[in-house]
Amino acid sequence: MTRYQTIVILTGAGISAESGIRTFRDGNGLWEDHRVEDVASPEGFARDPKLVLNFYNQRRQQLLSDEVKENAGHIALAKLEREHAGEVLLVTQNVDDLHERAGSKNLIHIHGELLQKRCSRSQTVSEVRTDLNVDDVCDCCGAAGTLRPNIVWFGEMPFQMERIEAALQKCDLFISIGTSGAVYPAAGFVSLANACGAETVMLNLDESDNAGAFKRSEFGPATKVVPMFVDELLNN
Ligand code: BV8
Repeated sequence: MTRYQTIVILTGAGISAESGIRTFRDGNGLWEDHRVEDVASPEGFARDPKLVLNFYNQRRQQLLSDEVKENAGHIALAKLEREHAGEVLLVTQNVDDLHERAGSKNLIHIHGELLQKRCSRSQTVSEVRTDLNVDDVCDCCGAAGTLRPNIVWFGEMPFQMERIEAALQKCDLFISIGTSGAVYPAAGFVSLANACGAETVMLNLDESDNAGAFKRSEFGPATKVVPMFVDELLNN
């Protein structure tokens, strides 16, 4: 039993890096060979849907390949949710399903999911595990050209913000893992947690943009630092 009752965790691309999934802003990151506005914005999708669908098709193919699986960081967070006597909410900015594969249940994908598509006309969300193509016909309205990845692009509203903000207001521990703290509103969660009196901890490979806002930081790869921190929480 730890001294904390309600724990909110935010993860970013860094927790999936050791599973072989590219991050965005590190060396060889995705934003090195793609312009954000071309592949992660509604304007870019309207301008060249084929380019955007291909960007996500490539990432989906890699995620579903044999080379990618959950790592010790994902597994440790699922263990914390199972063994912690209080509440654990995991908010991920990642669009992969590695937290689910590791067993996390109380989970929010604030920026959407790579394995989901959405009909722009009916907003119906369904699973997709193959390539999405521009002329695919959508099941709900039988039309072509309405389908898009169920991903939150820049300028679009992140998912389940009310639920996240309510959890941040009542949490007594906020942990940020493997994120550069470059993208809002997720990068602002630590300020809300601090304002509500929570302990705030950053576990990351190196300093994030909002590192100064955290009361405690532990540096190192997620597969080492996350299991260590979870054991510390469960044994204190
Ligand atoms: C919104 C799509 C409003 C999914 C993504 C000016 C000031 C403030 C804000 C803004 C501004 N101008 C515009 C904005 C808003 C904008 C924003 O924040 N822009 C930034 C760039 C300034 N935000 C938005 O547009 C958001 N929406 O604000 O809507 C609104 C309000 C009302 C109504 C309508 C709208 C939407 C943001 C979501 C955008 N979508 N991606 C996809 O393709 O995957 S964001 C993209 O970056 C990712 O999704 C990811 O979530 C996000 C953050 O990246 P990270 O996960 O942190 O990854 P990164 O590579 O950056 O860092 C990796 C970290 O891991 C590093 O720190 C590294 O050290 C560490 N690491 C590496 N290896 C390891 C490791 N750590 C541990 N172990 C390792 N092995």
